[in-house]
Amino acid sequence: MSRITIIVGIVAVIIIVILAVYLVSPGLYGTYGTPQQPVSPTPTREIEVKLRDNYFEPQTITISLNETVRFVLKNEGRVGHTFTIDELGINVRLAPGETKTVEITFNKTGSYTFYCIPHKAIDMIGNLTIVMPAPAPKY
Ligand SMILES: [Cu+2]
Repeated sequence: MSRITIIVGIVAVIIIVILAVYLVSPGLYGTYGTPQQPVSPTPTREIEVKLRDNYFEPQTITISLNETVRFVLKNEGRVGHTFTIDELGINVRLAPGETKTVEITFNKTGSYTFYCIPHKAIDMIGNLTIVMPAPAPKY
């Protein structure tokens, strides 16, 4: 076999492989691909908050600016409690054993008090702080 025959053979094999890949997976080239879901700018973070008799756990929560948070509220007490933040218009009532979620995007820095309406007077209170995200570490 001459050198040219070998080169032509190799090129032919490469073309066949490329064609085969193209035919087997047209989605790779976008021919039949379904539209991609838009990527959400900040992923949702889940924060579990337990409502006990009569305190929150945790009592302090720190959130980064522009973060979207899904609070998973679990009443682990034997009486009803609420998760209430006046400034944000949030007021979730939970019967004993009940779990509810509330999702909030925080686009202002600052601090909020969350509390339980029937037990605020006996200090069933917590604090939510929204801070500027830490800058990326420099190496
Ligand atoms: Cu309470």
